[in-house]
Amino acid sequence: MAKSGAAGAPRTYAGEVNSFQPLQETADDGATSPGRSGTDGAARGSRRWAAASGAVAAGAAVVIGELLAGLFSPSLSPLTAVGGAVIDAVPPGVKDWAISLFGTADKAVFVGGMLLVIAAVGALAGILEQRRRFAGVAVIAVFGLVGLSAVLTRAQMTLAAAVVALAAALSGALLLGWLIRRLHEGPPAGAARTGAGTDAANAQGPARTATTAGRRTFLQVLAASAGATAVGGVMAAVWRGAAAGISTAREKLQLPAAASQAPAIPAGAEVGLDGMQPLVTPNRDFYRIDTALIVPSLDPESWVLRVTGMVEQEIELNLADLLAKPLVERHVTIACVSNEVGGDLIGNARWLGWPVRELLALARPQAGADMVLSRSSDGWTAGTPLEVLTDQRDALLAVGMNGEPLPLEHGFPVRMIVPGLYGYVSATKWLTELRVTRFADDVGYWTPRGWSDRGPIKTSSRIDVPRTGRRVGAGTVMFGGVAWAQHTGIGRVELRVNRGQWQAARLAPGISLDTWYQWQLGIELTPGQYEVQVRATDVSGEPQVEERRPVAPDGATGFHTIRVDVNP
Ligand SMILES: Nc1nc2c(c(=O)[nH]1)N[C@H]1C(S)=C(S)[C@@H](COP(=O)(O)O)O[C@H]1N2
Ligand SMILES: [Mo]
Repeated sequence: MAKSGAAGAPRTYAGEVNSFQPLQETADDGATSPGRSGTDGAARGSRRWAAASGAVAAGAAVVIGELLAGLFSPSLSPLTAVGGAVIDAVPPGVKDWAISLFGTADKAVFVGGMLLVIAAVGALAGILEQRRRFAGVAVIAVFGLVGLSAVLTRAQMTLAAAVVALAAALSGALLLGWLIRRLHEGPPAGAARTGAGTDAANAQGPARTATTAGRRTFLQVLAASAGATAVGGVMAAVWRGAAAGISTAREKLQLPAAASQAPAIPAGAEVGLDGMQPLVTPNRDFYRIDTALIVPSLDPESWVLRVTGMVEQEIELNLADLLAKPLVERHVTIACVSNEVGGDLIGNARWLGWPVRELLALARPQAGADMVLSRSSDGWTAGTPLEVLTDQRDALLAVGMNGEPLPLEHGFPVRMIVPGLYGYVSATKWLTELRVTRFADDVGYWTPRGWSDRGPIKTSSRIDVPRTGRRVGAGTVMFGGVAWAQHTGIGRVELRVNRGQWQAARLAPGISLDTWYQWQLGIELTPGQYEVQVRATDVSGEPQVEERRPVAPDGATGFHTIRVDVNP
């Protein structure tokens, strides 16, 4: 759409405001005099629309932030973070007073109040944007920064946190800028003749058509974004409510002590090199991979696991039943098949759970069965070889992760953890069913999508220190990293510089065969640029595959290779 004839004139907009005042029909065609002053009533009416635009844009920003937080993680909600910061800043006396006044509704009242303040600030931003371009957008940007800093100080610093707050503020700002510009636009004479209008509008003349069409677009977009904001807001509220309820249930859940504790971490298992990742990955840093658009909220009270299919005895197990079993606690390193060589889609945690084989023993699989199709509450499935779930390895129906109930993102209340298999064929989160079946009859979610039906983890290794491309001082350069061959164990790790001789690294003791091992090696390097590679060999003497292959269909191979610049 063309800019109005007032382009370049001081941005007072009175004339255009008059011709674009959607509440009341103007008597003239509005096209002829961009500089003509509008009536007070028209200006007021237009200001109302600017305020409405601002309130809708601010609301849209909040709702987008909440929906994105719902997608990534509830802890990224800017609204919750800002609200929490406000509550922390309020003196205790005021808090007590609010609680006594509103009782258990205090939180709803508080959030309602926040939304009112946000709508008011948004309305102000709309009016400012109408007076001066980008003034209101700047208000929304400040808004985004407040949300971002609240999230960053309260949740952990993650890329997702920044993405949520920035995307929310950006969409709000864009919407506001767009709406106010439509509101400003005078009837574009050029567009008028091509603009599509109704017959009735056309009958009133071309300029008239443009005014009406522009006004209609403004109103349509305003109404559509208000509607979408309302619908999105209700969805976000429902998800938040569900997630909040389940988070509370999770916090209240008492995990029993393990009947069989995790083996102690051997001395020296953790190489104390700066820049190495911890041997046991904290829950908040644990990689997350799943197809769930919204983190499923499963009520632990009503959760049941069904064992179905080719079994002599179908079984239903609730959480109380499961927690009453003799649980074991084990460190297991799980990895994603999509982990590139040198990638970080791998993590090591201490899992508490009941061995899957004990449950299958009660169900008694029938002859001919060779697969267990595990299913999550949202319909995702993984096909795991039956033999892996019935041999002596610690394949678990896991309820605990590093001493606490599973985080919602990692499968609360129950998931599978199977040493030695990639997550896509084993690590079903939000677990609800184990169907004993055959590979010939059933497939897991990823198999028809280009991934192998079997997914044993490939022996691999990674250099974490120094980071690739890092400048280091000449002399002894310390290298460090991890190597893994779950359920087989690592035998040795070697490094080579510029494709020379392999040199044995000092391999730290592993926690168990099912976890990664750390290693380190100091290498004398004179100034210059080097290529350094790592190679792991499992305990049976099988080295990791050198040939570079992509992650599909069954996991990447190749040596992790870094570049090191040694300073003179
Ligand atoms: N319900 C469900 N479980 C799932 C997935 C999924 O998409 N849905 N993805 C799997 C994949 S591919 C991996 S690598 C692991 C990752 O587990 P994490 O997110 O706890 O690290 O979960 C597995 N379990
Ligand atoms: Mo994965």
